[in-house]
Amino acid sequence: MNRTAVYPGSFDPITNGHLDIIQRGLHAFDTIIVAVAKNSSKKGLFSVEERVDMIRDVVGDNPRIIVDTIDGLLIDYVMRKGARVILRGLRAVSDFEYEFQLAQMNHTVQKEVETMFMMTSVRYGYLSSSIVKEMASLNGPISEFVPEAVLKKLAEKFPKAEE
Ligand code: COD
Repeated sequence: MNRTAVYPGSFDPITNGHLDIIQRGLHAFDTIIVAVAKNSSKKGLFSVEERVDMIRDVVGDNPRIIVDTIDGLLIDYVMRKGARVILRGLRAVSDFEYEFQLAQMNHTVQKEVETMFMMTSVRYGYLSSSIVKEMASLNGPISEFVPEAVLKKLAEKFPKAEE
């Protein structure tokens, strides 16, 4: 049985925290589909295409990781792909409310699909795409929070002011 999980998100941009969930997720699943939602309610810094390119760059050529986009309902996408698991990461208690809502809603719509959570690694417990963007916009140090390819793209969005 091929165990496939869909790891959906905004990934605006992908961080080392997301990457950690993908890498650890590969211990539990044969294939992980990293799926960027096109209609996420969050206003994006990067276009969906840029996000997908960055993720592809970062995960490299691993046949067990597929990078894709979701256009429409997540649960429909999961069923179309023949997957039965939605993989999500949990950081602080503040994540719980939203994740609980998503998981309940998705399970109500489709009973065959389970949402499974992985706890963040301690060193990424505070890390989010939003914090990274804010730090980058203020020229803060972010090299330990995002992969090199993302660092470059953030530098293009927020060029350092000339001295
Ligand atoms: N450590 C561990 N996990 C982390 C970390 C970290 N440092 N940072 C983020 N994560 C986890 C998040 O908790 C989340 O589980 C996942 O990684 C992705 O995070 P984000 O922020 O990129 O993604 P979200 O939360 O914006 O994704 C929202 C969805 C795209 C899942 C949602 O909008 C959606 O399902 N959209 C499709 C349309 C749909 O079906 N809507 C109805 C939903 S009921």
